[in-house]
Amino acid sequence: MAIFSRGFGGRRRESDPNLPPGQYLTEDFPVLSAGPTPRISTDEWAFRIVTESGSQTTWTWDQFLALPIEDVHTDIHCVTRWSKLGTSWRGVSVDTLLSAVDTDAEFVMAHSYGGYTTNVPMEDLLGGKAWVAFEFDGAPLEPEHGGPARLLVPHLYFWKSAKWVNALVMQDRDRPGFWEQNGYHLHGDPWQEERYW
Ligand SMILES: Nc1nc2c(c(=O)[nH]1)N[C@H]1C(S)=C(S)[C@@H](COP(=O)(O)O)O[C@H]1N2
Ligand SMILES: [Mo]
Repeated sequence: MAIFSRGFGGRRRESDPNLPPGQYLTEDFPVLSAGPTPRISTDEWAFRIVTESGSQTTWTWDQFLALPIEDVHTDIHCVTRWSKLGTSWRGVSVDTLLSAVDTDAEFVMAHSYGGYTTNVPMEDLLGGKAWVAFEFDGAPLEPEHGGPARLLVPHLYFWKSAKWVNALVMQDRDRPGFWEQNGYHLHGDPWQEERYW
């Protein structure tokens, strides 16, 4: 009886329509980092956008928090097959950040404290699809999960959501970032199972 109902629950959860193919649900929040966790105080934190012409726009923490802030409720999907549904974040949309700069670039490289990079097409960052998030579940984002702030691009696999993000650099073409150079897909749509290439 116990085994039967557990099995039933498992099947039901695996067929949740919000779960992309090949993913399973998790209730906890795994930490996945390729290196040590950088500890960045909000005093020293700065975020930069560099356009294809080389012009730079920089926000300090206080300037960043003075921008319009959005509540985001979304599902997240890691390429290692865990998904977490209905997560809550607060952040500044990338639309807001990019409205401050003049660019025609089609590709972006996100850079992080610690050296992590990940490439994202501009069209996946605009139109209310991406944020620089600084709160998770009503509390400041933990350093392990990318605090003070991380990129949040929830419609792509979670490796695109660069923790400790500190720059978006416009690119003339789609150059691979850290995991993309190591075999992960250039784009990473979980609904298309764009895992590796
Ligand atoms: N700077 C940085 N960002 C990163 C990573 C990383 O190693 N370094 N790992 C990525 C991967 S593979 C995943 S699945 C998520 C994990 O985020 P979490 O540790 O908050 O669950 O962060 C992504 N962003
Ligand atoms: Mo991941």
